[in-house]
Amino acid sequence: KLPFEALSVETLPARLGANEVLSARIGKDTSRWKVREVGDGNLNLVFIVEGATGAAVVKQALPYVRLVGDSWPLPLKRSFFEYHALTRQEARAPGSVPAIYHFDEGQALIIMEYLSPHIILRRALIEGRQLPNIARDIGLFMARTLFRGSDLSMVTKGRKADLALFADNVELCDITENLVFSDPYFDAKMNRHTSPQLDSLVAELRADRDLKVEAQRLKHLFAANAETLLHGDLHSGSIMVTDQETRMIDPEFAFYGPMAFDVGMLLANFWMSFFSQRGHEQSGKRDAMRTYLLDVAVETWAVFRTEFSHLWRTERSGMLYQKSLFEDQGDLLGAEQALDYVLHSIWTDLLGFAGIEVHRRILGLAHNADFETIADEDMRATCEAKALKFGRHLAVNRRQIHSIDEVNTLAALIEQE
Ligand code: SR1
Ligand code: MG
Repeated sequence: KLPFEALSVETLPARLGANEVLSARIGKDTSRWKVREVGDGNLNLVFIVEGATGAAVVKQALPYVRLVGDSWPLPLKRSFFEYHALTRQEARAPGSVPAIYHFDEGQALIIMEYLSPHIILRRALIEGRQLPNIARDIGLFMARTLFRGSDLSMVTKGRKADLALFADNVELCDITENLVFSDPYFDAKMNRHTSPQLDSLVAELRADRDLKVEAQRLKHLFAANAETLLHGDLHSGSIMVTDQETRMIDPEFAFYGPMAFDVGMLLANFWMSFFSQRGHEQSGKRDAMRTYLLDVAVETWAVFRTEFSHLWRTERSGMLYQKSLFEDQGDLLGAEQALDYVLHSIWTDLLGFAGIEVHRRILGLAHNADFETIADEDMRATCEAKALKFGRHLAVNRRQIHSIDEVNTLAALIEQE
């Protein structure tokens, strides 16, 4: 086995020219391969390789965090978790992820389908594009993967084997545990925020005892509630879209955690996009876009709930809430009562995760382009301040919020302040 070596645009054809899977897809003649490095995430290299007969994506992990550099080592095995998560997601939600052609564990690389003309969802939302199918597609993806990766569906031996497999994704969990749940609430070394406009609000949030306790309760839930196989980083930068199609990518943070985490992170990204729209109004008003984003949040949650309920009624075959306790005894109401309980817990917790996700994208290390691409700093800070306030309300008051319409009303009120 060759030692790991990072690919480059120049070396890729020679290094992968003998890969039969790749050359069968894109053509054997490497002199005709065109290679571009397009990775714009925080961690990895991503190459698009086009040959005479097709194209593919080659994604390679680096032994460090790309965003920070080699001062922050990060194990290559994240590529192993990404590969195994993708195979499970494809099995549980067919057609929702890119097709996988090849995995090389030693070189930490995955060769996969080149999605074209897809673009990153976050980019589309910044541009003001309204994608008609994202709520349906993402809602279904979440319900199917989260339900089917849990003890509601899997044979317990298989679930425990997967729990053990993904339990080794320690370093990526550690990133989330620190960057999402703790760093935003103290003066952590890698934090940054739009300054000085947000300084006083940041000081206020860091002195907010109720918020900090809630963030730690959510961290506790994240770390201790090994409920299902999560995507683990399901934000709008991990989703590729066309007007018709939606695919989820990048599940390298996959591990067993609470269902509400993926749902909360995803919805937070719609709400952040909502709060950022005012900063993207140079080319015209974004009122329709704001309405669209709130509608997408409502529809995503509705699709998730409906599909999750459908799977509960038709596919519940695991050791949790067994049919022998309910339906088999004619106790259909018992099964529905248990379903309501599970959905209610997901709802309450997702609001908390959403609030915390908003905070970390404005106060922590890893910001998002929704706000970062607002060139006018005062405008950016105004949008961010509103989002921070919204996030605080969700995290602290999540048990008193009963519907997504209430959340959207709150967002609209804060946005108009
Ligand atoms: C150091 S990694 C920072 C962030 O990038 C990834 O996409 C995750 O969201 C992580 O929290
Ligand atoms: Mg990523």
